[in-house]
Amino acid sequence: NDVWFPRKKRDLDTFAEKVLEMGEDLPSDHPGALDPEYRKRRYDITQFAKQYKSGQKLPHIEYTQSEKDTWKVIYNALKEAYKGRACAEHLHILPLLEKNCGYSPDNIPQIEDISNFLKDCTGFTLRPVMGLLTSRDFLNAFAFRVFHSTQYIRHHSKPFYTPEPDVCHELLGHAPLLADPDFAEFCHEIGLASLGASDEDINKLATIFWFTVEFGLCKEKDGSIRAYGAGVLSSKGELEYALSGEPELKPLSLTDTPCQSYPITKYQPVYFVAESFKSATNLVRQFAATIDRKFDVRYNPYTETIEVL
Ligand code: H2B
Ligand code: FE
Repeated sequence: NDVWFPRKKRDLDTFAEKVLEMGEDLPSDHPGALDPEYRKRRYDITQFAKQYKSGQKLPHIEYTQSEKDTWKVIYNALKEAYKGRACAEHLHILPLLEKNCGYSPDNIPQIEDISNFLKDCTGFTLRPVMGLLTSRDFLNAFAFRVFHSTQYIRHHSKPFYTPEPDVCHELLGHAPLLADPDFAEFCHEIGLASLGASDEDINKLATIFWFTVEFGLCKEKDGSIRAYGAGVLSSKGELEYALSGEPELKPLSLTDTPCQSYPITKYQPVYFVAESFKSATNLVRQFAATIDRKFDVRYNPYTETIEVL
């Protein structure tokens, strides 16, 4: 197989034009679809992402009072729900983001500040994105320890619902865990496995990603079960539901997880529980070893390039 994949960080610039949907325009069932002011705002913010090139300073967004009000409702509700439910890493890192990156109920943080913080912690950096990328593009970026982040916020009419990633999902769900070295390594490993993989393997990796980075639960040192997936950590309702005893919990595994089907617009009927980020990383390495690929890949952090072996 000879599927193209990015070899250097700058190659990620080519993804900007290939957003699947909900980039600068919205489908008719989006909560903001009939609000011309929201659509205009959304369009303006996505243009920064469209024009962004690797290495540039990240776009600074001056959020409006209405956007800040939406953020505040979500921030306060989630902070309360995190007690006893978010994993130890998330509970440890969120206060550091409050101290160093402008996280607070009254302020929507800037991705430039978060990116600089993550870079110091794990080498991860953020770059802006217009909307949903293909699984392949989104996962390939992880091989460079790059996370694509949206900068617009959900519509104010439905603060507890969004059909797509928004700044609340990225900054409260994803960003904190990317500061954890073991979690960062896990993401990096999925990214490396995705380079040049077949469509079938990409689907399996996307499913593993779904049940870990997006909706993962994990076992704490004291044996309790907590959440580390960004989809769970950015929804008060789903966070409470996931740990309520109602959904089915299964151990994260190479036999079950990659083939599990899942709904994308309602709460998950099944969640997978990881023993630790390190064991999840081993699982991805085992999966990567089964991938039908005629070469091996390695990331060179000095040159920020992929070496093909
Ligand atoms: N694109 C963007 N911009 N953000 C995401 O969180 C995202 C994506 N998730 N594309 C992907 C798909 C994920 O659910 C997997 C890898 O398919
Ligand atoms: Fe996400």
